[in-house]
Parts: sequence; structure tokens; C-alpha cells
Amino acid sequence: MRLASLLGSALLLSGAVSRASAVDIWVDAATGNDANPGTLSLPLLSITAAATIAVPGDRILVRPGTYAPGTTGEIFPINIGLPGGVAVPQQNVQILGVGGAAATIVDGGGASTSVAGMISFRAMGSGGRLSGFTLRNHNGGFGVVRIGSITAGSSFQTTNIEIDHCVVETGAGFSAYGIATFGPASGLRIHENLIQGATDANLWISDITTGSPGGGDVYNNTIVDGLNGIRVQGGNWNVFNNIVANNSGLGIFDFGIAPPALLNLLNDFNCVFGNGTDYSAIAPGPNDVSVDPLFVNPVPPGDHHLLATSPLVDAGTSIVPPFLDSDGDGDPRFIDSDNDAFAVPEIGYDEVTDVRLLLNGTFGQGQTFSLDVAAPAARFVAYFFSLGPLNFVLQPFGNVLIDPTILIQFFPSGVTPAAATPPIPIPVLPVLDGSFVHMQAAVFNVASPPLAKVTNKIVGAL
Ligand SMILES: [Ca+2]
Ligand SMILES: [Ca+2]
Repeated sequence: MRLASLLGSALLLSGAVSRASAVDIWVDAATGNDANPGTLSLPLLSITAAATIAVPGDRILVRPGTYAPGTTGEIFPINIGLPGGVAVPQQNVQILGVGGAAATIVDGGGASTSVAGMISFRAMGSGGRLSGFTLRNHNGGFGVVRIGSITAGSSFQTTNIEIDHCVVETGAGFSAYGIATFGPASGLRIHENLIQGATDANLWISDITTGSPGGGDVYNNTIVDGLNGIRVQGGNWNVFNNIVANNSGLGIFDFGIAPPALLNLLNDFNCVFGNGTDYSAIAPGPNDVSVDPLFVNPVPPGDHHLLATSPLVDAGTSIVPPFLDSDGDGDPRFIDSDNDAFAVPEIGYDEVTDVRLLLNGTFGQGQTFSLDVAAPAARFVAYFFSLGPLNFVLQPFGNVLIDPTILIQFFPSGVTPAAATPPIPIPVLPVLDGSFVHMQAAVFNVASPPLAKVTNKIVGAL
């Protein structure tokens, strides 16, 4: 197969580059054992065990499955920072659900656990990332995911933490807060998350310590069905493109009482709707809207994707940080969803698309898969593969997620509805271990503008 051979050879050439700077610790709920070394072939069973042995720069790659105290032996909170037995601060440690939030679950089982949450970035855990998990059924206090500490002092700084592509689904009667930040903790990035059902605030962004104020970016989250939406308490925050809807108490509010009493909030292009009180001690942004988002199903726990007719389609600000590359599903963040030849982000964690890249079969070393596209009829399709996640916006087409320096393939596939690609085998090569593969399809409409729509990516770790 021409495609297969190109894919294999390019993976071979590029794999060493992607692995050169990081040690990967593998975790698998189905085949793991905490007595294993945590390699691809001998994975650990629990995320807890992986966090205990992680050193700076490691990636903890978690296979699809359910991780819980009663099955994989998780012990909450899973601390990244300075857990017992680790002498070196754990900076730049990433915890990645390689199958995404729909397939990688951390379940608290409803048991009363630590007030410090399920996963906690604590002292010296700077540069950490949590991506691609559903976190549910935690019954604790200050955050299912907790960043920083309420104890002042430089040793508690946790700068540059990124929480993205997660579903924080606490459910009635469980955790008071979904994601909670304390300080000082600058450079935080919270985006593309669905946070729902907290018995207090779904999202608590704060710097309530003394010293230099922290803060960060909060973009494109959907925050629903809790008591409160976003609690702001000190710090410097950019809050854009979020849906804050159907919380029974307050939508977005300044809690105040923060030493230092400093709050520099830039909020705009959010949809704040249907809360008991939409704004409290915070003014709406100039382009904030208060309209029904038109969720697919608004009844809790619901389906908080947007209907194609939603007024939030192509309604966000197009000036976004470079880390916004894809929505909660992996759809590119810049899609011309309303076909007006200009690709603009939606408000919220979902980007609406009428074209979708489909993967058939199993993705992994030694496996075989094929690709297909769901799209309007009579469009011309091409596929791309890459090991690089470089994101740039090419108007009017939208996101280009492929890194051209390590582009693997341009594969014209015919006119939709196209047959699936021929079977594509993935070789078994140690150099590929831990490589993330990005895939994208371009659907061309040669009849009239827009000329093309750059569509889904699928990311898998080999
Ligand atoms: Ca859009
Ligand atoms: Ca989507």
C-alpha cells in the first residue's frame, strides 16, 4: 500500500524526534499492574502509581478505561508536585487520556475523599497538564481538579498549569467545586472543558494568597447545571467564549475578600444565560450575550453540544490564544460552521461541524485501520497525517493542525460519499512508542465558496 508505506516510513523517521525529550509512563486499566515498570508493553495499573514515580518532563499516558479506588486502586488526591517519596519537584508532568474524555474515566465512586480533590497540582507542579479525561463522582471539597494551595508562599506556586478537553461531571450531591484554582499561580490555561453539576461553583478562579497575583486564561468552556457558574476571587483573568448557563444560583460573580484585593477581569464573548442571577458584582462584557444556547439536550446530565441552529455558532471572538486548537470532541476550533466563508469559533466547548473524519478499526501498533469522512455529497476529500500538533488558522478554511515540517501524507480520496481508504497497517516499532498521530481531512467544494473545509483531527498515542 502506497499510503501504508508512507505512513510507516514517516512515522519511523519522525518518531525519534517526538520521544527525545520525554519519558513516557503508560497506564492501562485492562492490562496494567503496579508492579510493572510502566512501559508500553508492561504498563502500570493506576494513575496514582504513575504520579508517584513521575519526574520532571514525564508524560503519563493513560489508556481508555475506568480508573477508580475499587478497581485500579486510585488514592485521591493524585498529587502532581511534591508527593511523598519524590525528592525532585515534578514540573512539566502531563497526564493525558489518550482516548479522550469519552473513553478515559476517573471515577470517585461517590466515596468521601480528600478536600484536595481527585487530581491536584500542588507545590512546584508547574508546567503540568491534565487533558482528555472524564472525572466524576468525587465527593470532596475544594475542587475535583485543584490547582495550587491556599497556603501562601513561593513553594506553593503552580504556574502554567493547563486543564483541557476534560469533562468534570460531579453529579448531584457530590463535589462542591469542579475545577478550583488557588494561588499564586500565573499562566493557568483552562479551556475546552465541560464542567457541570457542582453543588457550589463549577469553576473557581482565584488568587487568595498574598504576594504576586496569579491568574490566567479561561476560554471555551461550557459551565452548566451547578449551584454557581464561575466564582472569581482575586487575580488577573481572561474569560472569553464560555457558556455559563442554567446554574441555579449565580452565573459569574466576584466573591471578593481576596488578599491582595486585586481583581483584573477581562470577560467578553461569553454566553451567560438562565442562571438564578447571571452576573453579580461583575459587569457583562461588551459582546457577552444572554440567549438560550440551544443545547442538544439541556436536561441534566444532558448533552451540551450545540444544535446547528444555535445562536452561539460562529459567535465567539476569533482572537484566541494559540493553545486553542480543537474543541471537546477534537473538532478544529476554527470551523466555518455557518458557511459564510469565514471560520470563527463557537462559544462553549463544542464546535459544530457538518464534516467529520471517521476512523475504522483499532489504532495502535500492529493494528490496521481505515479512514472515512461524513460530509455533504459531491465534495472532494483529501487526508493528512502528521506527528505534529502545530495549529495555525488559514482563513477561510479554519484550523490547520498539521505540522508541515513533519507532514506525512496528502491522500486524495475521491468524492463524497467516498469509500473508506484502503486498510492502513501500523508497524510495530519501538521508536513509535508514545508518538501521537494527528489526522485531518480537507473537504473541497469546487462548485462555490467556501472552497474547502478543514475538518476533524483524531489523535491517538501509539
Ligand atoms: Ca465555527
Ligand atoms: Ca464538536
